Amino acid sequence: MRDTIYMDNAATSWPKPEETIKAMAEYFHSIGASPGRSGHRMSLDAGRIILDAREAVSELFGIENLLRVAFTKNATESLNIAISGLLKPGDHVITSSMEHNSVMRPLRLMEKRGVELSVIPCSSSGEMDPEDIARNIKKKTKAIYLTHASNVTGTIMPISETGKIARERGVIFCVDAAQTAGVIPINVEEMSVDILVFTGHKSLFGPQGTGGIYIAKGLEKEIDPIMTGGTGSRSEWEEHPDFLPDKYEAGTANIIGIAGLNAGIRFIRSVGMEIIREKEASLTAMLLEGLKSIPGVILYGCTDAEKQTAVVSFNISGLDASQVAMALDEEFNIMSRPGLQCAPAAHKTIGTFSAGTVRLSLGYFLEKNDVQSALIAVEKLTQRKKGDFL
Ligand code: ALA
Repeated sequence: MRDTIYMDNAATSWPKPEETIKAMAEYFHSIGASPGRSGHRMSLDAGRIILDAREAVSELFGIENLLRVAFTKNATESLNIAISGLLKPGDHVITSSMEHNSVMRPLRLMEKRGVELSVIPCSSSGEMDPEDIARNIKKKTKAIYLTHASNVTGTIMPISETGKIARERGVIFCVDAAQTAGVIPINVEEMSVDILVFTGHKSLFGPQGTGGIYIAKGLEKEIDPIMTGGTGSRSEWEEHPDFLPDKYEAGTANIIGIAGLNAGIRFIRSVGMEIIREKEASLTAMLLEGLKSIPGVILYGCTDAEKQTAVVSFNISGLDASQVAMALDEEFNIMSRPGLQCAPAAHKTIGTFSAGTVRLSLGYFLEKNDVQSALIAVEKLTQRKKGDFL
């Protein structure tokens, strides 16, 4: 059987660097204990891993104080903290029409609880004009929630411009970096980001079950935790700590996961994020150009590798996305993700709701010949008719 061609990196990156796997195995072989709890040597060693990882995250995102980074189990948990922890009935918030359900669903829930929500329509290629955000800010606007890049089209959003507007107007700016952290540069100070949400298992090369949140100075006073409990700190208090990072880190940490995440970020640093981005962008350009030249392929998004991440959504005219994805898997050994990719609003924006698209999402460990194989496979599938699959 031919080697598997994994093109579902926007869901989870794979393979992981050996460094990630080694750090996780090493933790279990030689440490094993939980951090911040017991004070013995093994527990202190575990604590050092967490500290190391906090430092790695802070350096990556230009965060001055590493204690402002709290680890969570994923971007979804972080977004729930940033949304339900912050908003109160009567607040107004703004988001874009390209958001994933990890943003949209908590916001829709808050809407039911009396928060007013404005969804800024993006263009059919998924692009947003920051001036549309500016126009929608009103007196009671509390926050702007914006994805850094769409998980459907890869379109990179104008974060710096939006951050500038938010800062000028005194509105909290929260960025969902699930699709960009580790591959597109992020600096919370330069981009005026007040809350940064990230996941560990995509471009940061960590395992599933890891993620985190950065909260700007003082803002933690306004954001309630969504979970309280033991933190290993202030054990004499029956009330949950009000300081970072403990406020958002109740319960025993996913230390093995954080060990892997730490190694993943350090891998990025050793390779160089620009090198990773360049490779992904050049593979994306090759995929886009190839798909554009195949009759019967409909491409979505801005279709410009410089303006998007390594995420490419397409359809084959006359075929269902799920038929194409299944054939890619079964006949060509290519892993893709069909459907709505948990982002119905984005698909409404690009005109592919409710059928969805086939999404190929590339990663650093793929090569040109993999893209070539995908193009050959797609071209062959364009020769098929719907009935051929039954
Ligand atoms: N949000 C992830 C994806 O787009 C899970 O596949």
